Amino acid sequence: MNMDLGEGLRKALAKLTKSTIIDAKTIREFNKDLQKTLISADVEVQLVLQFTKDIEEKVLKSKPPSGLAPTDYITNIVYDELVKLMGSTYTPQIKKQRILLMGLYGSGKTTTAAKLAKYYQDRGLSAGVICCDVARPAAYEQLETLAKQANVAFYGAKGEKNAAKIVKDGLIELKDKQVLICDTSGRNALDNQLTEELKKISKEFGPDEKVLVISADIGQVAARQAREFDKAVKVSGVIVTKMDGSGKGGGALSATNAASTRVMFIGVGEKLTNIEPYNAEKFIGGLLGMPDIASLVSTVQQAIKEANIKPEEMEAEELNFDTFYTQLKTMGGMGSLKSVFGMMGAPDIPKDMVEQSEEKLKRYKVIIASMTKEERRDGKLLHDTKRIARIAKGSGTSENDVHRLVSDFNKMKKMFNSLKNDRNFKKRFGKFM
Ligand SMILES: Nc1nc2c(ncn2[C@@H]2O[C@H](COP(=O)(O)OP(=O)(O)O)[C@@H](O)[C@H]2O)c(=O)[nH]1
Ligand SMILES: [Mg+2]
Repeated sequence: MNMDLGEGLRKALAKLTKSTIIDAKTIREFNKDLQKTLISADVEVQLVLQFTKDIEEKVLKSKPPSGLAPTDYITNIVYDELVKLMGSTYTPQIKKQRILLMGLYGSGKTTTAAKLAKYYQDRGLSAGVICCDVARPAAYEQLETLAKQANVAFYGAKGEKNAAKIVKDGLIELKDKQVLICDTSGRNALDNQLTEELKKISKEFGPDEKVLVISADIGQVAARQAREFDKAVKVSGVIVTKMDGSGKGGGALSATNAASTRVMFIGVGEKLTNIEPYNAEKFIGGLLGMPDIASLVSTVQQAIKEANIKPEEMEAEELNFDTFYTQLKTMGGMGSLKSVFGMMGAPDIPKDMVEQSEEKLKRYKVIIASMTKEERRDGKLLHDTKRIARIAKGSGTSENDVHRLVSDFNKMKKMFNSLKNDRNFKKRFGKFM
């Protein structure tokens, strides 16, 4: 019995999302679920192990940026790794081109030829198909019928066994078509005869793309097939058909991706419109049951980007008497100032600063209130004894009290400056301000 890949992934993710703590054990269990699911979708074991190892490493070695739910962060990691496993999005170019289709029997070449021609024609280009399958008796009629249904041009030569000649004539016959798709013979396995035939067709046709068509049911065998065809005739991409009916689609996609060939289109049904460019976001979002995965990914990427902003790029709030005063005013005491600084990663505030009496604090407030704006902003002005005398008088305190405030403030400022280069401290302080 073959568990559906999407269902398995969704279940594993749902289970993870429900866990209250996410630690090594939770991740390992999650990975076991992923492994079971992927292996039953015929993803090659070695790829599965690498996939889960990467997830475990990323999750355990990094922390979600602040403000981001851990499960969103992990979902994003899983998504990134799935894209790495299955391949990234292909964007077809809507332009004049020739596409040569190759593949074994029953892989879906003929159907795909008509689907592709229709795909480009529906996007404004004129298109035609050429039947170069000289092996199968009914190949001509099959493609002719499909071409008629798709409303695209068709060229073939019934009974002609020289595929290269068919191509030559077809190019003349269909010379006004912007997109030409060439369908070729299949085999049970790639052999020398087919290799030679494909080479001759290719030489005559001059394709922009040499595309291997494989059926999703072959699963991980797709890797071997892609390598064999690539070695024999060079492959520029793969189309995976029958993604609609196979539980091995994940296996076929990952194998193709591992064979270093890109997946261009996927076939998702028998109808002529059932073809789509491979879109990682759509496909993997669908597997994860999260059609809006793109917005989650961009949220996470934004949060990661913000967390990576270099300290020098961040505006640090200067600590001056103004900010000091605001803090005293809003927090009402050194006790809470201590807890705020502790929270910000500076637990070692000098003891004599912490253990300020309420009375002393009130005194500080009135002293600062008696300073001018300039004095509050620029502590250096308070080296001036005349200013100190004026402030003491204005606040009804002694000059000694003012000196003590300035000295406490300087201690705090020194500590603050040494912490300022600590990125985390700065971030938290920034938030707090
Ligand atoms: N469900 C489904 N069937 C497909 C798809 N592509 C092709 N087929 C079917 O697969 C069978 C073989 O296709 P065909 O184009 O003749 O393969 P060829 O031998 O490589 O030319 C046909 O019955 C097609 O209708 C697909 O994406 N989904
Ligand atoms: Mg065929």
